[in-house]
Order: sequence, then C-alpha cells, then structure tokens
Amino acid sequence: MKKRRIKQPLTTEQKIKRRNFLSFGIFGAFGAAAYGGWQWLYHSPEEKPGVTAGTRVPLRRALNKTELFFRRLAFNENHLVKTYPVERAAKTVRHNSDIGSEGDINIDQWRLKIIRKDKGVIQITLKEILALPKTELVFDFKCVEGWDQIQHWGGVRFTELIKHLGLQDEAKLAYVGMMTPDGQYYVGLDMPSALHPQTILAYEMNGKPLPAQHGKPLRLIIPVKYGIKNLKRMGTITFSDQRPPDYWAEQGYDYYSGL
Ligand SMILES: Nc1nc2c(c(=O)[nH]1)N[C@H]1C(S)=C(S)[C@@H](COP(=O)(O)O)O[C@H]1N2
Ligand SMILES: [Mo]
Repeated sequence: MKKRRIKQPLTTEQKIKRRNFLSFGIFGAFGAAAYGGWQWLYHSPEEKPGVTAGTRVPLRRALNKTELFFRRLAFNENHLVKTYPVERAAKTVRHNSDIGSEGDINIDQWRLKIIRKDKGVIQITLKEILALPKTELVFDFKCVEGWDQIQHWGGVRFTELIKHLGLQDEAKLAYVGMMTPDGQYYVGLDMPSALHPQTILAYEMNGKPLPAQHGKPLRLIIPVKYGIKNLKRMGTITFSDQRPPDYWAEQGYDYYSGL
C-alpha cells in the first residue's frame, strides 16, 4: 500500500518565502517585458512627417486607437459640454497667439470661402452669416498651455451653415479643414466634432463684434476641443476623407486634441 503523504500546514516563515518568490518572479517577468517593449519601441521607425509628426509608428497607431475610443465615448449620447450662467463669463478675455490673424481686417472685403466637393467654391459675406439663427455659449475655454477661462461667445452653429448652404454631401465626409485667409494657421477636425451642437462659427464675444485679436470677423468655437483648434479669423473651409493639414499636429501635438 502506498504511503499517503500528509500535507503539513505551512509555517509563517515558509509562507513569506513563497510569497516573496512569487512576487519577485512576477515583477521580474513584467520588468523584462517592459524593457523588451521599450527596446522595440525605441528601435521602431519614426513616422514620416506629414499631417502628424514626432512619434514612433507603433505609438502613433496606439494614439489613433485612443482617439477612436474617445470619439466613440464623447459622442455616445450627444454629450454636451458644461455651460455657465452668463454672469460667470470673464469681462477681460485672455488672448493667445495670432498666427495668421495679426492686425485688423476689412470686413467689407472679407469673404468666407467654402470649397465644395467637386462643385466649386461658395463665397459668403459676414452679412449673410449674421442673418442665420444665432447661438450663444458660455463655457470653460481650455488651452493646452494650462489655462482656462469661462467665456461668452455668440455665432452660428456649424450645422446651421451646412443646412443653409446645402452641404449635406460634404458633411458625410470624415474631416473638415479650416484656414486663415493667408493660409498661415490651419486646423483639421473630425466631422462628428465639427457637427457637434455646440460647435459655432463665432462673430461675437461678450455680446459685441469680435475684436481683431480674438479672430475678427469670424472664428471657430469648438468646446469639445482644446484652444489650439479654435481657429481665429476663418478664411476657408474644406471637406475631405483624409486628414486636412493641422498647424499644431505638424509640431507633434495630438491631432484630435479632444477634451
Ligand atoms: N489664427 C489663429 N487662431 C488661433 C491661434 C493662432 O495663433 N492663430 N491660437 C490658438 C490657440 S493656441 C488658442 S488657446 C486660442 C486663443 O484664442 P484667444 O486669443 O481668443 O484667447 O486661439 C487659437 N486659434
Ligand atoms: Mo492654446
């Protein structure tokens, strides 16, 4: 007959030894995996400079996946950005960079140019934009440089402009591009963010026409994005299925820049 081994309960010392052995083993395995992963990332090619820049190819792939995840999350239930009573809005509005929007501009000569898909260019005056239904918005504007401020903007919803100009086919494309009249500053936006109900082409700040340094005569206010995407002094709008060029993405900032 086989002798049955009686299992003795482990002493405290044995238990500690076993736990240490296990945790060091697991720690070591993760450490090796992390080091291997880092080596792999470090030696993988840099992405080609283009619409986005400054990272490794596998990392960009991961960033794009993150972008998709947040796009789905943010637009699940037509999520609205928090708004505030108008008294909370700053009287002295912060001012940032003016690339492509320096100095003053003659409103009578200004036109918004909309490049249609295969059907030429629409040019509209500020007067025509002012005649469309107005939307006002008081929200917390956030700049990637680390400041934020509750601000009061007024203008026309981007969706309203799409409707007014009959751009339904263009709105089915994946991206919108916007550019200053001189082409020096430009942003690319995913269509769901552009069509968000709080995205407006603003011509008013604190109830008055836009001052030159805040984007006269028309700027983008897109509360689902960081400040960098809120292009001042809009000149041209384009539509496409490819990512339009984006000034800050070319410098390595996140293309999506969502909140
Ligand atoms: N044309 C143009 N638009 C621009 C910028 C710029 O330099 N040029 N800077 C962006 C950045 S980084 C921010 S935070 C906001 C600042 O807008 P404000 O000057 O009205 O505060 O505008 C955005 N739009
Ligand atoms: Mo910014």
